[in-house]
Amino acid sequence: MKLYTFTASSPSLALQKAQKACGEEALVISTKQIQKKSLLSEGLYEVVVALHDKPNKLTKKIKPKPKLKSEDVLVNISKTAKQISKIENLSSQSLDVLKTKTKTKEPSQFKEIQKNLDQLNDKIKTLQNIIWNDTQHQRGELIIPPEFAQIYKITKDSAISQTHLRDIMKLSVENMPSYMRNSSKTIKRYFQVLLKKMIPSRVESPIEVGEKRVMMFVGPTGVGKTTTLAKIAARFSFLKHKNKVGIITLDTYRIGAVEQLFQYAKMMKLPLQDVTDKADFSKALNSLSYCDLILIDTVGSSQFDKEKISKIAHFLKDSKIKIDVNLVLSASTKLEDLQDIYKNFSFLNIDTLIITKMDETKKFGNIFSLIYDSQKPVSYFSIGQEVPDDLLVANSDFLVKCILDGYKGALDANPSR
Ligand SMILES: Nc1nc2c(ncn2[C@@H]2O[C@H](COP(=O)(O)OP(=O)(O)O)[C@@H](O)[C@H]2O)c(=O)[nH]1
Ligand SMILES: [Mg+2]
Repeated sequence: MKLYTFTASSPSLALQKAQKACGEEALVISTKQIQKKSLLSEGLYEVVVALHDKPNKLTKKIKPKPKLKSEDVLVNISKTAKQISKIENLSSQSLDVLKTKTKTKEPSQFKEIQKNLDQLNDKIKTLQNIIWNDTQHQRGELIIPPEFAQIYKITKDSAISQTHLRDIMKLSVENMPSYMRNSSKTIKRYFQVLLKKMIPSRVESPIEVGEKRVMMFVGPTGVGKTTTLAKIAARFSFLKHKNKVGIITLDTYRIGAVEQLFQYAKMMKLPLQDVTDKADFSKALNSLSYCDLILIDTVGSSQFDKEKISKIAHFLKDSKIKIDVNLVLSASTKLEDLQDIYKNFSFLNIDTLIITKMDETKKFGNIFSLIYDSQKPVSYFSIGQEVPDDLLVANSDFLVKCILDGYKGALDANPSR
């Protein structure tokens, strides 16, 4: 017995080929689909037939076929038909499934498909992110589910404190509803809300009639106290509000310091008083009592120079008016130093934080951690050297966006100044 194989685009064509070549007495051994039909190519079916005759039977295929009795033909056809119908059935079943799928997957179904694809993409992203550098051990005992990998990485890279990162992850792992975990968008949204709720901010309010506001700017040297003071002076005197603004400076020792402020005051036509001792300070406050807002600049001090910081405390002590103490911090300072600065300035009773040089860094987790630990509201973000333009009224949304979307993304989403 010899086996012969024939292929064609349909089972019946393959069989016809086989019968033409081997005669109708050839026994069909198997029929199968060897290539699926696609948009670009026909399907391919294979029929294997067996011949009892000698090997040269096939070569004699041209000779006239022996006439089959009608009963034999019927038997042969039905046998083959059974085999073919098996395959046809199989292929038509899959075709039907395909047809019904495409028929019912009209517009609304496409959305479903799109959604599934999005989820698949998300999962791929997650898998990519799962190949992170640090081990589970370094992440502590907390097991981060794969769907949080991306957000974990972004938050960790932001220089946020390790403890805060763990707390945030733990909270999210425990509380995020399962339906939000399917997409990176909803996971991010959840994080955004969570981080926003963790830090306070103080929205700038207009000065009420009869209200007197006094703001003092303290902090390390070169963080931008004087520049920020000038920006706020411009905001309240002409840019956003129409208040009477006066300036006092306690930074009289440094060469050029008074001159810098004097230039700003002159440009904005604002009164400026320079003060060296406490008696002068009281006099200056009195003489500017007609102003709605008094801004006080101070000498910058290293966080470790307790003596200089105490001098500022001396001015604040026994003050008859409430002075809002604003600690000015640069966003480009690392968390450990920010914590030292806050700790050493905190005996001045810090009311508010101002964050400068947001434009000079790509990491904002350090600032987030400091605000979260201190729970002091942020009032302004300084975003450049330009006076008065480069100042943003603080909102926690902006800082959280800086962490999750980067500085540029946050700025694009918050163009108002
Ligand atoms: N890039 C950038 N530079 C700033 C910002 N704020 C202040 N500066 C610059 O930092 C330097 C020190 O600012 P200054 O106000 O004199 O700091 P101070 O010593 O704290 O009073 C100056 O060159 C400012 O122009 C800011 O938000 N971004
Ligand atoms: Mg200064």
